[in-house]
Amino acid sequence: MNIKVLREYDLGVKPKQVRSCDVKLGRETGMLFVYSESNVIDPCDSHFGHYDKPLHFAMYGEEGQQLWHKEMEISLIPGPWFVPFIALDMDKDGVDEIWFVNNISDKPLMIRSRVIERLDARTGEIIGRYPFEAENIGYIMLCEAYRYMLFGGYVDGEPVLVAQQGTYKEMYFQCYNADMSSRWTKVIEDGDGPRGAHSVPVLDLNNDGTDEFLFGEHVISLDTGEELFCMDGDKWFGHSDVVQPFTDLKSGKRCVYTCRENGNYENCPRIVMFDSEGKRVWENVYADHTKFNHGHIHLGYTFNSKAHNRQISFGTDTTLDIEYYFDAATGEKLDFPFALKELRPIDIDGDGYHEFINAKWTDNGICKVYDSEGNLIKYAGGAIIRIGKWYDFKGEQFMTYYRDEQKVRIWGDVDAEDSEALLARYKSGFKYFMQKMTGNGYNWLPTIDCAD
Ligand SMILES: [Ca+2]
Ligand SMILES: [Ca+2]
Ligand SMILES: [Ca+2]
Repeated sequence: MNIKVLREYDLGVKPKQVRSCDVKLGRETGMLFVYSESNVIDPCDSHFGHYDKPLHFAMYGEEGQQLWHKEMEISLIPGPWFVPFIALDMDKDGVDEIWFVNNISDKPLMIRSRVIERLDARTGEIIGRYPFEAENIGYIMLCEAYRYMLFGGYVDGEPVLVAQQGTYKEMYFQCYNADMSSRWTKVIEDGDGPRGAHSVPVLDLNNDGTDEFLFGEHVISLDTGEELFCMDGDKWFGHSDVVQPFTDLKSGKRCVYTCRENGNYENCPRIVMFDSEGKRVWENVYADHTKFNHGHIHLGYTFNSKAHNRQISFGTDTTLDIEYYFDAATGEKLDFPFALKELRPIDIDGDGYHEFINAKWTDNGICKVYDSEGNLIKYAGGAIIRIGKWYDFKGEQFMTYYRDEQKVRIWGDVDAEDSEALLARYKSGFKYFMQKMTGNGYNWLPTIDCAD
């Protein structure tokens, strides 16, 4: 492996947060960066903090050149939950539009001044502004009132957009057609099945030509807003930290790997593997239902292990500092030779097996790459933005930012080859499509798509 900088972008300020997504600019693929010199602000009462620097939006072309830049008003709070964004070509002219939640008043917390903003991705110009229907959560706790997502997908080839509020209690959804007429609305009341996760995968889970989205363990049709099924809805009403669709390489079948935070009933499993119809394949790690938050699995993912020559599902309870490893297909408990709790999987040389990378989003200067055996192979520094597969580069690449240098870099292995196994993971298009939605929640994490 020979890991080098493949692209570099100059942001012009010293960022403490950078998010990014892929943008179709006609024949070219652009990179949108949304960044600020302020720390990430979270809407949770216990995490909300002071900020004094605005968000910036900037688009860059394929060679790393800046195409446009916008500095937002200071009343737009710089954090992923306040300002979700996606790239989606709703008018089907071959160029994505940038969609994001803006605040058009000078009052940072005014709910009624939130709008869905639509930008021309080539110029940054505002080409549409639509109400963000958030009045319905204006009088509940801060944590829920400002927890927003924007995501989209396709119904028989036609694009639709969903605006969403709330994660841990009531959850509201408004779906729009390409002309921004209402397609459907939906409310999932508090106590009615599982709560949301921190990420939202969109894919055609049942291969019927229409995308579904996974909101926590609810599987919902983008066409109608109806729930196709809920994976454990009859008895588990908690919040999942991880809901990750992936394909079982042996059977070719899709599965969904879940890691749960809270929600207690006797013998409630914290790690559950479901098939694509919502039936349990296996389960493990049982909570003590008499203790709050007991057995909270904070992080997990399924990856392809070279050492074990099979897919492994990993989960970690960071409070108790326990790591769990299972055969993804059978649930058989395994040992793994090194700790993965700080790492995320990446197939950097393209051989179909995963290497690993440090991925604590907001820490600067920590990014290191490890081979599939856990040996350090590259110190990249910086802080991770996302993992993807870009341009004609082989294998998978990663994107980091460097606060003091004011730079973003894409790194990759210049000796990589794309194996059949790697290409198969990208064949469905899911992994590419999800790179347009990395401006939502914690969708930047490869945990939602690493093993597809
Ligand atoms: Ca368009
Ligand atoms: Ca479907
Ligand atoms: Ca590899």
